[in-house]
Amino acid sequence: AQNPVRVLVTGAAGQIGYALVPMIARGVLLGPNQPVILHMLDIPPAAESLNGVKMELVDAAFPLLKGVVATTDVAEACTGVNIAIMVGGFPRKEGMERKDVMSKNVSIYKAQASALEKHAAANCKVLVVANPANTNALILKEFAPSIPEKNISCLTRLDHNRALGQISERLNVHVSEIKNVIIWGNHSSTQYPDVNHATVKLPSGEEKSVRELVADDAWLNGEFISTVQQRGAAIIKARKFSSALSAASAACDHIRDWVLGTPEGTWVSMGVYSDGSYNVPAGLIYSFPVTCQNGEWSIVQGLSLDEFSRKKLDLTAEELTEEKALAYSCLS
Ligand code: NAX
Repeated sequence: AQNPVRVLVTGAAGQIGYALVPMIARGVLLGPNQPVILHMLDIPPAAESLNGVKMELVDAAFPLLKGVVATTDVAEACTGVNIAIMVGGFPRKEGMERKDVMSKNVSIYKAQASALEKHAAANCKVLVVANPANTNALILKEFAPSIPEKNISCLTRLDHNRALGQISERLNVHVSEIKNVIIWGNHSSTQYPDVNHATVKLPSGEEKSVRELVADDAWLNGEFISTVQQRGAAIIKARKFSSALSAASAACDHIRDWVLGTPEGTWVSMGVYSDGSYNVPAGLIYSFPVTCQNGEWSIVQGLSLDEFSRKKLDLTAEELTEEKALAYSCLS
């Protein structure tokens, strides 16, 4: 039998955590043959609730789940983990300034970076989900210098999947027949959902471009983009809580594709450390189209960008540059 993989989920007593841990224990993250040991971290006020989640995991009798560590001790939570999914963070509350929220998260991600660096398994892969996701991931990278930058990412797969979902509804084709949408930039309302390279596989087997099939540039350049950008707010309005099952599912998609690889000819969106590709400033965590092979992502190169897209890529990069400056100002 395969050795179990240790998977850390921080903020595990929260809503995304509650949706995510059973997916991991069922093999959605790493496949149906890979045993896992779950490490769950939360803060002391949530300790009792975290223990309740642990009880439910026991009660669910998952065949693949070989152990559960539920703790409020960061070092214990990080010890030996191969994959870290960082969902815990400080939410923005009514009346709080952006700088105050940033400051709280910077200190959380700085501390957790050090704990991962000291205690995680070599080559641990890190996914940051908690907002501001790109900038939290950047802080984590800065304060865990011994973790290779290739191993630190943030979640924009939910936005990617939302874009696929919108195209699927519009064209009345199944979501699995659509591929190669792109989310560029920040996991925020400045993100740019780009369909210019996306295709649909028709029943005949032929691949056609989404732009050609939709045949409505006004919709693609307007309502489609704003719907994807604002989808999180629409879910809150409808559910009174923010996206949780879709966020958990997207986190599994992100890690699964990263570890097991993307299908030939298909790319996905991941927030990764910019190397200056597409003239995105180096040193930001920015969402790019990536393919994955042998546990490593690489940015898809050579895609054409029209003027409309260029502006959108720059706008979201500017926001990330500002967030980075704000995060650094919280450090001093
Ligand atoms: P919840 O408030 O339900 O859960 C967060 C949990 O984190 C709580 O149990 C809290 O006690 C815990 N926590 C707080 N500080 C912690 C710390 N220092 N260490 C460990 N745990 C800590 O939020 P939930 O709805 O689960 O969302 C979690 C995060 O995901 C939020 O930051 C949210 O903004 C972000 N999201 C990111 C998405 C993405 O696509 N990147 C989409 C969904 C979601 O909005």
